[in-house]
Amino acid sequence: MDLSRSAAWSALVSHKHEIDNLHIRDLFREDSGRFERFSVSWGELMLDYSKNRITPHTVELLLDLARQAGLENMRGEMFQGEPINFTEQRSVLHTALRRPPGYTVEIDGLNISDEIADVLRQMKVCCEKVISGKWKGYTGKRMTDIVNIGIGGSDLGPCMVAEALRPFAHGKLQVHFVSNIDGTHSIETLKKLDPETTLFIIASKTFTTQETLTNAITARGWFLTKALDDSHIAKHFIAVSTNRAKVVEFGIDEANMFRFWDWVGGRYSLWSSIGLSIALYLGFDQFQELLNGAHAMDQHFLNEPLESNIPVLLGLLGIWYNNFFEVSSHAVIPYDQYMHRFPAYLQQLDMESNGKRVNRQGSAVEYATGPVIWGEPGTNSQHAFFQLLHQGPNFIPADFIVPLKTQNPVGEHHDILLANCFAQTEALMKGKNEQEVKDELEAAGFEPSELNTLLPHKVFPGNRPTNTILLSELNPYTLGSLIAMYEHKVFVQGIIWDVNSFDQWGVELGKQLAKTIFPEIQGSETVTSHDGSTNALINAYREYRLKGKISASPQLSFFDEP
Ligand code: G6Q
Repeated sequence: MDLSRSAAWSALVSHKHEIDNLHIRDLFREDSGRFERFSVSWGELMLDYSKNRITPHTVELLLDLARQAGLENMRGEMFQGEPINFTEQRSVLHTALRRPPGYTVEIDGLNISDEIADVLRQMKVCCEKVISGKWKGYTGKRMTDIVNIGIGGSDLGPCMVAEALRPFAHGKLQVHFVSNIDGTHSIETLKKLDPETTLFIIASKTFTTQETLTNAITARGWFLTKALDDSHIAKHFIAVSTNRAKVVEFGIDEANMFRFWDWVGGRYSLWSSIGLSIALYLGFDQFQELLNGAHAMDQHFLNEPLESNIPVLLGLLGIWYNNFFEVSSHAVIPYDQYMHRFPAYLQQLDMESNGKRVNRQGSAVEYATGPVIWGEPGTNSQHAFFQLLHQGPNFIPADFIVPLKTQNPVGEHHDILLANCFAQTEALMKGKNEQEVKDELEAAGFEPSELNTLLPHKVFPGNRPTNTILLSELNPYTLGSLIAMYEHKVFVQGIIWDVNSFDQWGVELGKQLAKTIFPEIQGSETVTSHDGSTNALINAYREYRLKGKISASPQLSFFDEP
């Protein structure tokens, strides 16, 4: 039966009408235990979800929805390696990557824990060699820079983690990420580097991704312009992939290949050898801490009753707004500058997983799935888009993520940062009603006519929901837990929406069409095979090229003096 016609769903539709006129600030006034009721402390993390448009009955009804969807059963299936990614006939076992050794997870009768341990050992050895300087480049120098070339899941996770954990880096290596096919990304990165001391990681699950291979070829060309001899590639190029044949075809030494498996989805792969750039930058022990933190959250998600299960609660609250208040976006605001790539990472995790239009049976869903995820760090975001959060006609729920400890204690910065964070969630919740604005304007001496003009512009409706996620400190362990928390939130929502959160067919069509258009751009014929708009755009670019403004076969000379 379609989810939106189920008993649990109908109960929530009725309940939404009952609570529509309740204001969160009144709920706080009426219930002195509201924070205790609607918060969960777990290790180094605390979720405060009391500033939501919910009553205890809302949570009961949402939990009914989760139970009706068979969430507990599906959760077990994921952890046990059932092929729940059924459109690709794959298990979904990123959680196995962060389990401590000595357990059994079998796929086709094979215990994968031994293979995982082997690759972790290989990563550890590599980290030790490179960080200690035993790994020498073709001129005998130690490596100073790591360049991860990958895109999507092979870039966003490692890049976000490396940025977030910058204070934990050992400092012997710098790390860079090249993802975009725009040559600017490669060139701007390479021009800062020296081929003698640069180690490239070509990170691609399939090793067929156009962007990554094109960037890798450019990097190889740049390297060989100085190193001259192909045999030097072995000392400067590492591959992370599931596709051994393609790695070898590219010219990377098999000994420099780190494998992973098709049961690790791209956007869930930072825990696998795709995380090698993280391990090299931070040191293997810190990478292990990231895995440990994620594993602890896995255990919480697996064993905690649904009513105090953090990813379950977050998933249900998202569904409450997305489906019953018809709010189609969700903001994520980290109050930590090191987390500036976190919203971008979450965009892929959430939107690629649950942005699906058909359910698991293949029928079109009659409800919204996957909201738009977006955000920027606070306090910058306060001076940009918070106006809409406070006074736009629709409300947008938001997660505020706040480490209590700063890595850079300087003057009063951190106290001011946190004061702003708490003030924003309070303001979004409380708002400022007409009477309060009136009193304020009268006290400031405004004349009645002026006051009446200003009044509607200065009213804040409030009742705008937020979750606050407090971390004691942003470190490898807590970041691991935080990422796993969001992974499981996405899982919870996918199960309730009855979609396959683990495929991504939606990225295919554009890729296919680009393959057709690429030779047309380089061809000599006027293009007429597309719609009028696409033909005109392609031809505009072709003509620009033909006028010689862009060289048909650009020759890059990387090391020429300007
Ligand atoms: C993630 C997606 C996608 C993928 C990239 C890179 O879940 O599958 O973002 O990670 O397209 O793919 P490769 O790692 O195969 O190059």
